[in-house]
Amino acid sequence: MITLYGFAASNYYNLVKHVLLYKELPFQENLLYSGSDELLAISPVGKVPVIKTAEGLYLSESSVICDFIEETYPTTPLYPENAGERAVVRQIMKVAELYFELPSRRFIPYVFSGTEVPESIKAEARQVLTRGVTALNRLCQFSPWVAGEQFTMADIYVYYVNTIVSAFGSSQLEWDVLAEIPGMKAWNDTLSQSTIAQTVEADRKANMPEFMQKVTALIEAANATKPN
Ligand SMILES: N[C@@H](CCC(=O)N[C@@H](CS)C(=O)NCC(=O)O)C(=O)O
Repeated sequence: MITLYGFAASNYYNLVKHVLLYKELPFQENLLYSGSDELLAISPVGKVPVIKTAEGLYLSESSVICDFIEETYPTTPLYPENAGERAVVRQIMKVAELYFELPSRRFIPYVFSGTEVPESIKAEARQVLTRGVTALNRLCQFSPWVAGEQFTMADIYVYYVNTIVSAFGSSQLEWDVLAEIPGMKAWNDTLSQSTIAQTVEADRKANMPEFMQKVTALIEAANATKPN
């Protein structure tokens, strides 16, 4: 059986969990927070999610894990059969990660530590997000799914990327980023109503108090070691 390591407040963790639930694969969850020795032992960069495969192999990087799951458990496919169409799905996922997720994440350390985000960071994030908006406008079809008629990995991936864009990117920039892509919000709402997305969201909410306690403890520890 697959073991999924990480915590439910993480959108990367949640997208892998959504894939496992979608494919109705048996898996167990093992709660691990960033910074723990146990996580460092199984994750090369010390980040979640990590999975332990049925063969005992530890894998990290969410998109790599998604591909592994698809290749190992191809029933209920999440990629098109055609190689070109598969590449388009992966292109959407890559663009969403690089130009939507990562610039929005720049704000997280400032938001969690309650410090003002420097204007230079905001300007940089705005520039990268603008590229993401242009690219996703060109790539996303919403007919009815992101890559066309088939529900694919890109639907799951972009949905969880959008949670970070909405929570951090849009709020810090006072810019409704998702509204810049016609069809994105309606598609997002549809997906949020699925039973799986609601299960994942309920688990995320349940984990938030403990996750915030961990974040506070980490910030306090970092402040305590800072020279006066
Ligand atoms: N590229 C990684 C990113 C994973 C990631 O950033 N995870 C966050 C939690 S949402 C994390 O573990 N952060 C801890 C850290 O930055 O040290 C993936 O796709 O899995």
